[in-house]
Amino acid sequence: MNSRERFLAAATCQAVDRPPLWIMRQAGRFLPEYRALRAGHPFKEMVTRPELAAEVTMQPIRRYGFDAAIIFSDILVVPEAMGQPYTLNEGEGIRMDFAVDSAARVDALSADRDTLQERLAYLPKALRLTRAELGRERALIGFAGSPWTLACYMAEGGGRAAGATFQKALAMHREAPGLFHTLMEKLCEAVAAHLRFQIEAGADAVQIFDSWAAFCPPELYGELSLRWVKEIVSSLPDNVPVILFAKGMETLAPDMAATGVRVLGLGPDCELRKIADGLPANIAVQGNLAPELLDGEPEKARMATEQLLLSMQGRPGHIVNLGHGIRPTARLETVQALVEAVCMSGPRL
Ligand code: 1CP
Repeated sequence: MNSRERFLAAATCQAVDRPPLWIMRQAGRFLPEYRALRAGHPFKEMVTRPELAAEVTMQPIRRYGFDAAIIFSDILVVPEAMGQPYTLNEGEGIRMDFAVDSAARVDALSADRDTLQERLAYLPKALRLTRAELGRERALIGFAGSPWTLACYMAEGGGRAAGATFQKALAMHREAPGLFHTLMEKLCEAVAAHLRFQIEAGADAVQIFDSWAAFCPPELYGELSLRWVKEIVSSLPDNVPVILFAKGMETLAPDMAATGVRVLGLGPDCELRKIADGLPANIAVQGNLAPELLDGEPEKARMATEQLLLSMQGRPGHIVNLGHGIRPTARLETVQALVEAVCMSGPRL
């Protein structure tokens, strides 16, 4: 069983020789080879130049042999293609040129398929270049932000380091529900198109990051986020697994599963087996080691990984990952210990 077969089997709850492994944000700052390349290129150049994006995508695969590669990009490329540019500045993080805070701003956003395809043309190119180097033995994952999480950034006009508290999307929903709805409709179309472009370019699976799920009150989560995810999933080919990662909404896992996704990515603060046992048997889970674990001793990470694997024994459909992105402070040898613990584990059903 090669890595791609193993990944796709786990995503569809079939038998595997061992659980597959990849790490959220594996293509990024914890790798010295990423930092070296980044020293010579602004972040956005790395995202928009296909040969650079493909190179960064391959870096963690070369070093660790993960079962899946995730294309190097960002969730903010979609708002940008819709007409809201962003920059990443040292010290102040993500900043967007303006906030989407009025009817005029929402109206000016484009969700036109051809426009998006043209503005995002670098990404299918990066995927094809990556596939040429990756081969067919490993899985390639495409991704997008969820409409809710993107709306959080767009309404705020920036990220955490720029002072965002991610309350403005919710305020828009409360104070101008019609406007919020129009924004979500446009986002839903744009995200669906973006994921289709990636699938057409050879992505084996796609992940929807609902990273800011927890900024939505749980009683509104279905209405403000999941209904749009469901619409996106129903517009995608059903032979390509969709992973929904929503940190902090684990109590609503059955509702997340009802969107039609095949895999739920769960945050680090829940018991993965307990959540999995409450889900239909054809829904796989992904996660959920604590990212901080990889900043510490290799032996501790090895033990935590073995414990996670043991807890998932007998439950088909587990993709090993962290519960959130790997931190820039992760230790290389501790990541290696995680890889070894997973590789030495045995068959799953
Ligand atoms: O060199 C640098 O300083 C750039 C740091 C960086 C990186 C490596 C950013 C800016 N984006 C990325 C790549 C990235 N972003 C990937 C690559 C593929 C991978 O290896 O996983 C992915 C999947 C993302 C997705 C992303 N971007 C999310 C969702 C994932 C998550 O962690 O929940 C979010 C919230 C973003 C926004 C973003 N992009 C970058 C930063 C610093 C941020 C956070 C902004 C904030 O503070 O709110």
